[in-house]
Amino acid sequence: MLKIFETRLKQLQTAHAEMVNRKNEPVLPGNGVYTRYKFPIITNDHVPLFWKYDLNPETNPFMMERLGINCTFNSGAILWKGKYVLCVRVEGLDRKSFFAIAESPNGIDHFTFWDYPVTLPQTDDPDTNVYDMRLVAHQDGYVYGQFCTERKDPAAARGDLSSATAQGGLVRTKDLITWERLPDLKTPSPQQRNVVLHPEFIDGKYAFYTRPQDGFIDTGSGGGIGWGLSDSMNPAVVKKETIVDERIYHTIKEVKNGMGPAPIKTEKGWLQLAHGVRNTAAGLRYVLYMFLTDLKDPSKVIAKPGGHFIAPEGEERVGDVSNVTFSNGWIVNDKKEVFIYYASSDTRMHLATSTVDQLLDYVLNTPPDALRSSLCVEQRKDLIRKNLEFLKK
Ligand code: M1P
Repeated sequence: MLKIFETRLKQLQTAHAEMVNRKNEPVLPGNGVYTRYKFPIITNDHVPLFWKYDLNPETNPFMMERLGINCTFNSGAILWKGKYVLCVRVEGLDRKSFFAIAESPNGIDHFTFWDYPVTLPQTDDPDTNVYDMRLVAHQDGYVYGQFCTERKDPAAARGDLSSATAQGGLVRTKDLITWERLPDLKTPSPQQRNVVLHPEFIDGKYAFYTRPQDGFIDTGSGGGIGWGLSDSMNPAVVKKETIVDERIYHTIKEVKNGMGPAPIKTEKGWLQLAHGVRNTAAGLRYVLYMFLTDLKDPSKVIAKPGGHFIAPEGEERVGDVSNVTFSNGWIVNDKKEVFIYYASSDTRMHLATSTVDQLLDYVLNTPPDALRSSLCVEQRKDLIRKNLEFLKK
């Protein structure tokens, strides 16, 4: 065996093992709402070497990367046979994303990928790119995957190689290994992203959170988190979309917003996690926010804390698409601990942990956005006054 091959293989194996076996640690004291973890939980360095390198010294004497991985981000999540399982958006150097399952025994560290990425069956209209899978264990017994399927816009002008169309792709499985492809979700909107299936039937129908939009990037006159019902999943057809959570001027979601993972059911309502986008001189800024919806009517918002829940911090701020936090997966375990999986800057996966009780306290007791500076000052003065009076006692 060539010395260079052998040396490099050992170095790569050591670096990979260190990355996968690295123990994660909470960053304390945190804000009391959730606890961030210090290290990203999945990066491109967690991807198995045998996905990237030809391990045969005869055909790869320099132990050279043959099929590199650019990023590992926006992951769906599910508790599966006692393991914390993520359906990771893996992006090759060629800019195409695909899905791959990674699992951890504790949800915090030691995430390892299954041997093969997901084989996604195609419809008659093949996907150019797929991303952002939500995993939902539905009341009907299937685990559904909802993801964005992107194709070149057939109406694009000649020479325009950027315009695309986005639609809600759907698959279902009973084992996370074999996936049945269903027709893309049909809605009245020209484009869809951030489609999420509600985990329970509503009035005997399948219920979807949608994000109606006119164009690929701009929501146009659309936007807001939508909601609609479908009689079946094969095909899934939403005839009418209503807006659950609208975009609002001068807020964290003035440009667009979209649902994150499927909601968590609590005795006080459905805990919802979403992302909001605003524009800045440095480009778009994506942050996470939360709200609570009614148990019987999950399209009715009953509590709406103001501001962001999680925004990019430190190294999270920088990546392929900087200043982005995005989440399409969280897990609640039998101790009512909540594992919030989020990606930073379209590059890597992170974890923040909380509990159902903490998140309910957060959504129910955080003041709503007062929408004007002078009213926000009054909110703060109220808090200060109460604290100073309390401290005097
Ligand atoms: O680049 C930030 C995010 O942009 C899109 O989200 P949205 O549709 O809400 O604008 C998606 O491409 C998402 O994957 C990406 O993280």
